[in-house]
Amino acid sequence: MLNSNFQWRTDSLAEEVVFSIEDAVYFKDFEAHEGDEDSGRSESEESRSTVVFPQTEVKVEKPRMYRVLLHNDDYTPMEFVVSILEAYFDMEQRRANQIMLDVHRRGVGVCGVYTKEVAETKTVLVTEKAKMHQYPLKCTHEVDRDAYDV
Ligand code: TYC
Repeated sequence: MLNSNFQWRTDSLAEEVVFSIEDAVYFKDFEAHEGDEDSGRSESEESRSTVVFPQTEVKVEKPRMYRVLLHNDDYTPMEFVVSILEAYFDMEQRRANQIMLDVHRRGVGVCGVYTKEVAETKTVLVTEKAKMHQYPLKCTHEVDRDAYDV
C-alpha cells in the first residue's frame, strides 16, 4: 500500500487524526468507496489528493537482549563443548577453547548476547544436541541486565 496510490484528500479530512498507517489506509479506502456512490468521484481523482500525517512522536525502544549461558558439569567432554561453541556461537577454535575452560573453572559462562528469539532458539538447539549425545550439558538464557539497569 505504501506507493504513490497511497494518498488522501486534505480538504474534508484535514481535521481527522491519523494514528497509524493502517488508519490512513482505512480512510482512503472508505473515501474511495463513498465517492463512487455519492459524487461519482473516480478512483483516479481520489488518488491525486494528498495525505496529511499528524505530527506524532514515535518512540522506538531498543530490543531487550539476552545472554546465552553454558553451565559446567562433570561429564560432558571438553571437546564436545568446544564443538558446540564453534557450531552454534560462531567461535573460532581458540576462542571456543578459552570460553570452555572459563566455564569449566568458574561454573558458568556467557556464549553470546542475542535478541530473545535467537537466544531461545540457541538454548533449545544446544540442549537438544547435548541430549542426543546423552551429555548433561546445560544451556540457559537470561536478560542481559547490565545493558539496561544503569
Ligand atoms: N567439566 C567438563 C569436563 O571436565 C567440561 C565442561 C566444560 C563441561 C564446560 C561443560 O559447559 C561445560 N569434562
